[in-house]
This record gives sequence, C-alpha cells and structure tokens, in this order.
Amino acid sequence: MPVLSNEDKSFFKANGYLVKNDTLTKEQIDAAQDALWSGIEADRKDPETWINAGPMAPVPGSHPAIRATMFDSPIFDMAEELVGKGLLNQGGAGPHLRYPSGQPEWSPPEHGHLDGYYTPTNGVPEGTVGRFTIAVTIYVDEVVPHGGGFTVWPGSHLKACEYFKDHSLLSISGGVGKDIGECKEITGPAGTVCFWHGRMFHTGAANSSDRIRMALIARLSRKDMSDILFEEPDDIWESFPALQEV
Ligand SMILES: O=C(O)CCC(=O)C(=O)O
Repeated sequence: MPVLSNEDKSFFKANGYLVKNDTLTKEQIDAAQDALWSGIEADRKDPETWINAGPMAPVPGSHPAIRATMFDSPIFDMAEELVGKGLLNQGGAGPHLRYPSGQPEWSPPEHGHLDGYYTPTNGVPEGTVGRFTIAVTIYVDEVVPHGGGFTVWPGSHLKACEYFKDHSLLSISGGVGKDIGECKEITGPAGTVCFWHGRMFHTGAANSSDRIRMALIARLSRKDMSDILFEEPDDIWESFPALQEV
C-alpha cells in the first residue's frame, strides 16, 4: 500500500528532499540504539563521556537491528515510491554518528557536497566519481536544533543536474558546492527519515547539543545504474518514473 501522497512526491521533486516522521516502531528504535551503544566508546550512563567520543560507525550496517530499520519498516518501499517499484538495489543503511562537540557556539555549515568525489581522506579513488539515485537518512534518536543534524541545500539537486548537462562530472573538486543558497538542518524525533536526491548538496552540521546524533545513511542505486552512469537526459526525472506524472 502506498504511503506517500502526491504532495510528498511534488515536494521531493521541487526541493530534492522529503522528511517523514514515525517510520520506526519503539522496538526498532530501542534495538537500533542498543546495537549502536554496543560499539560506542563511551559510558551510556555518563553524557560527559560522549563529548568527541567515537567511532562514527560503531557497528556495521549488516547488524540485524540496523538492517531492520530499512527492510522491516516502510522506509525502503517509500524510497521506491519516489523512484519506481522494483527499480532499486537493496542497499542497507550504515551508522553515521556525530558526537557532541562540547562547544555551545553553533553556526550553520558553510558549504555542502555531492557524494562520490575524491578527497584526500575519504577513500574514493582520484579521477573517479560515484553515483547513486536516492539516499535515506534515518534518525534512531531525537535530533534537536544544532544537534548535528543532517543538512540539505533545498533545490540544489536541480542546479547540479542542469550543471552536469554541459560540464564534466569531474569538474567539481571534492564535490563541494558553492553559491547554492540557504541550507536546512533536518531535526526531529527518533523515527524521522529524510529521503534525498542523489544530486542533493548536503553535509552534517556541528553538534552543539549534549546528545549523540544517531543517524543511519543509505545510498540506493537503480539496478541499471551501470548502464545510465554517464547519461544526462534533458528530462532529469527520466530515471524516476514514479515522479513523471506528478
Ligand atoms: O553526517 C551527516 O549528517 C552527513 C554525512 C555526509 O555528508 C556524508 O556521508 O556524505
């Protein structure tokens, strides 16, 4: 049964992202938090020890409680509602934690990036660009304002798609976007999910709160991605048939 409305789909098309709440049960949230805490190098009962703790990914995305957030919830089906039924590979979400900085001052991030670009530290081979169709950021704990929220630049997916029609994929150093407008920090209770277009400029904001930002991120590709990798169609929604009529 479809979960998303035409209004949701229109919002995604225009803005490049869509936030939905209440996508996980309390049991799924508790199990995911327990899994993350099994690998966090800090004392769960002592928030003082959470400041600048680690690691970013305390357990792999293959952990059953982490995998369940995508596949025992409506989330994967919702991603397919935005792209097209049966079109996406079943990629799971991986933990992406942001620990409290211990600094009360906060300012918004200066720039976002596209994923898949080489930087000296991210492991992407120089001279290559990775691509995916749609991504999902799932919160398994509440994320308050200035609490390390996943941050998007609304509408930047349209600018990026237009740009690549007559520029090389490699022409954006490190995938970093300049002059792409105002950013929006995504906040919300556990079970909040943000779907975002594969060409959405994004980043993680600083965490000035006293909570660990517990997010899982999945990047999902169309099954035929290797065939359309270098295609820049006039209609940028050609690879999202579910949005053609919206
Ligand atoms: O941690 C976040 O909210 C964003 C992470 C990010 O920018 C990325 O994985 O490319």
